[in-house]
Amino acid sequence: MKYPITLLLLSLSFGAFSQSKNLNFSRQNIASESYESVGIFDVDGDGNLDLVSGSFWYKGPAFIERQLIGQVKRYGEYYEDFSTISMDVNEDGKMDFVTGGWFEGRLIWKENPGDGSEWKEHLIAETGNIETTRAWDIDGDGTLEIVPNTPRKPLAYYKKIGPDQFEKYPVHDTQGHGLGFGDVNGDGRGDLIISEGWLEAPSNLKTGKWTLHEDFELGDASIPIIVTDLNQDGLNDLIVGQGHGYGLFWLEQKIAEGKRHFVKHEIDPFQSQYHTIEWVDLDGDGQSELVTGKRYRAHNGKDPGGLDEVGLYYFKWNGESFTKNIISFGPALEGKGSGLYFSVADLDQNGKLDIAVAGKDGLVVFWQR
Ligand SMILES: [Ca+2]
Ligand SMILES: [Ca+2]
Ligand SMILES: [Ca+2]
Ligand SMILES: [Ca+2]
Repeated sequence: MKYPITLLLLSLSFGAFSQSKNLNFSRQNIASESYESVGIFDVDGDGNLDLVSGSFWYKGPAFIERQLIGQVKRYGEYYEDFSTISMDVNEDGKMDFVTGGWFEGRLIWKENPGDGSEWKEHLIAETGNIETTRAWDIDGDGTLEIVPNTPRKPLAYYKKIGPDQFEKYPVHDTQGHGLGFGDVNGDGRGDLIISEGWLEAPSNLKTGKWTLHEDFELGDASIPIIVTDLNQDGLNDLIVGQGHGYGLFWLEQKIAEGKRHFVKHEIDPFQSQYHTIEWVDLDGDGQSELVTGKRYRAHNGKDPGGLDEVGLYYFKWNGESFTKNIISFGPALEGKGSGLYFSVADLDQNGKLDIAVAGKDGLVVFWQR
């Protein structure tokens, strides 16, 4: 009796396997630099996407030639470069980027000179320690606002109102580690998610007050925290990584007797330092996948699991749970981590999304074949 059951199990598992098409990536090592952020945009306006990471940009589509942006100050193992958000800040047609960092607590942008000279640095705001920064359309007018995550400091966003002109919008008097954006209560306005709960957007963003709902406690959460309706019940759910400890999970939003609560479901409790996440349609089937990995040496190896093997993964949602797929995994410097800020784009224009990922374990492109 044992033999037929084994055969049945085998055929079942092969059946399940054949339904999910596994993606095929090949790895190209771009640089051994240890900046933790990489952006993708067309620096020199030749129509090819380039990589921008730390002190250098790398010319696409080969990414072999590099040019100096300017020296980035180093603090221990870190560089003061915790995001790469492309934005033509001075509106001269050349794409610039927004960055900043923990040690100086300055939100800055770097001006693309377009002539091979070093990029000039401009201050947006003195914010206090910046864990990393993301951009979302907070006010829904079609343009992105800049939102730094500044743990134990006030939460504010910065709206570009003209060439090199930003207006500050205070949101909340403090925040923890982790930040997300999306419509939690379904009123059509995007809310901000912090470690301590979700901040409900007021109807008037100039005069209204954001209201904190302490419906969950996320710990040292990822940036971003994803807001999306996973189980298609009309209520947006949250996807959360642990930036420094172990864990990756989703919180199912439920409403019972008029009261909102969140139910935790594990995605991958076995790996640590899921510091950043992207929610993108990697396989082109119209539904987003969760792309994330370990931030190698997030706290210089001192975090829980800090010396574990390193990896980059995509998790496919099947309607009720996630399946883990490995893009890279192995001992440090064989497996590739996710850094603080990675980027996904179709770099070679073959219709398939590629992944550029920085980190203390180098700058790498994973080409989707
Ligand atoms: Ca510009
Ligand atoms: Ca906007
Ligand atoms: Ca839901
Ligand atoms: Ca998909």
